[in-house]
Amino acid sequence: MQSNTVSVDYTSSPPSIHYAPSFNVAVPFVDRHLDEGRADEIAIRTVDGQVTYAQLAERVNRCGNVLRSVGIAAGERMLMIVKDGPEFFYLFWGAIKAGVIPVPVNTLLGPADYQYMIADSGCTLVVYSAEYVHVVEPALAAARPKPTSPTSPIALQVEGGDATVLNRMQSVGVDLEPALAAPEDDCFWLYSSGSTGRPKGAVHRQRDMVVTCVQYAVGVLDMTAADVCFSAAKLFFAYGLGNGMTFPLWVGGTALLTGHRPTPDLTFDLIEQFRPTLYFGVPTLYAAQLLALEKKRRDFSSLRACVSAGEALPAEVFRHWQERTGLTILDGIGSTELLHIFISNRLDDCKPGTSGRLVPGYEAKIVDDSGSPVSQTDIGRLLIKGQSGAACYWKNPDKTAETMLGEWINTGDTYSQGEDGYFIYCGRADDMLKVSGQWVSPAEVEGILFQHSAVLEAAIVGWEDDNKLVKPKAFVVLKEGQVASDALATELSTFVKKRTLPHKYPRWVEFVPDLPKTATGKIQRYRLRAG
Ligand code: 3UK
Repeated sequence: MQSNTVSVDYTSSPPSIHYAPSFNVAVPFVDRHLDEGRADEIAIRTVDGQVTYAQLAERVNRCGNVLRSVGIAAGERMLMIVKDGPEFFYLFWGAIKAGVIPVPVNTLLGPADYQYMIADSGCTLVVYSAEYVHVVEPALAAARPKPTSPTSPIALQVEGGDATVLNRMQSVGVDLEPALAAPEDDCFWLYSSGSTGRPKGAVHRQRDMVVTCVQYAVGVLDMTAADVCFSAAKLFFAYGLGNGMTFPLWVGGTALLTGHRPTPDLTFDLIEQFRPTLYFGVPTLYAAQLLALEKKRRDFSSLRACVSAGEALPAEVFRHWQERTGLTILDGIGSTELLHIFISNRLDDCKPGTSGRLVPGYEAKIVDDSGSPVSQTDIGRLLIKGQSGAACYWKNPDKTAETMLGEWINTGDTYSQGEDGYFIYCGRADDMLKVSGQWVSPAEVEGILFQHSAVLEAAIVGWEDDNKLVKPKAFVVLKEGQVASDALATELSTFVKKRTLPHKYPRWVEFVPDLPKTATGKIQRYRLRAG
């Protein structure tokens, strides 16, 4: 087995990466460490125990053999509804090494979402953690065979039973010949949501994870094998996938994982107990953690830096965190389409309230509506060019054409660039909101509000809370005969909260006699935002 199929020259800027014409990216991420003498080093830590690099490599092979033994062929998709833990690593890398395409998805979704993703991806296998069985089973039952996909996918529970993935791993071989691919071949997908339509599968290539590790994890964060990474963002997000898995594996470091929801207290307990060197959070969680720190002091002495992404980090949150903990939070912007962060602050070059400067290896262009570059310091749409960009959205030529403009990717964000080169976030170009680092489509929440018997019309816009973090606010027109009251406002918030993911409910409800509209009847959300 050749483990030196990817070589990097870090002395040039940006670092230059050379790939063998035919390779498998699981080899440099996993098997390489055995050749480099890290067999007994710790790859993964959890409250339940640890996994060495030797154990990881063996279990990845076994897992790949399980996928082959159940009849999944190279190039087929495996939908992963799997919580953070070592099994996520076995499945993701086992699939890639066997030539199967893993598609990790948000574990908090409902049956209808999974039913859609099963059909859209045409996956032949669904793997899921035991705790999601009650959501996955109805989705599988509803995903009946169609003329285009005459068979239903196989479903395998990861743990907690007889015919599970973990169980089957005991009775297959420990060797797995890697399926060979070219650097540009499809490797894994991540679903990404937009303001209209269903989530789209962003198709990432073999090389994309390597690029983000070389350019950002090593290039910006200076990561080495001594680093222990703890990501509050889960592995199924592109942000968490890098922070919590590909970055530590690339440098031969350690990933600290938890399958639980990252509350302020849980994150502090884990930081004190396992002493990570890097912590990755989102602005909303940093704000909640600051509140918790007012009650109790915590030990952050193991950390050398903190990272924030997903939504803009307010300068106030940056400063309060620095005062309380002595630590710098490096804000950076990334996206599912580009896989990870492409503009970032650095420890030796940080300007609070900005997204920082370009990560070497990426190029940026700020353009007006006609696609021409704006003059320096003007606001426009941010386009990014880089080697980690998704090839396309799966079977979605229209959305692909809107977003992937030749070598450039349209981020959907508006930005300006100061004379000093720092990029300043100026909001989305569409109506989408980022709340707690996760998407909210106004149209989805408005659709839920319409289902309430008192609501005639509703519009959702982003509104800043006391921490300058954006949360959904609802403007509601009531049906005739309905009376506005605080009780009704609370009822409408709760109504939404019960029907979708918790970050999406409106934190404020304002009753209005009508909504501002265009001549064609489209809600003018920007006028509501202006107040
Ligand atoms: C917004 C930010 C201001 C922005 C992500 C780090 O968030 C990630 O990916 P998504 O596909 O969303 C992308 C969109 O989120 N955004 C992200 N970070 C920032 N806005 N400041 C920021 N620092 O609208 C962007 O287009 O969910 C983040 C790494 C990998 C990622 N996928």
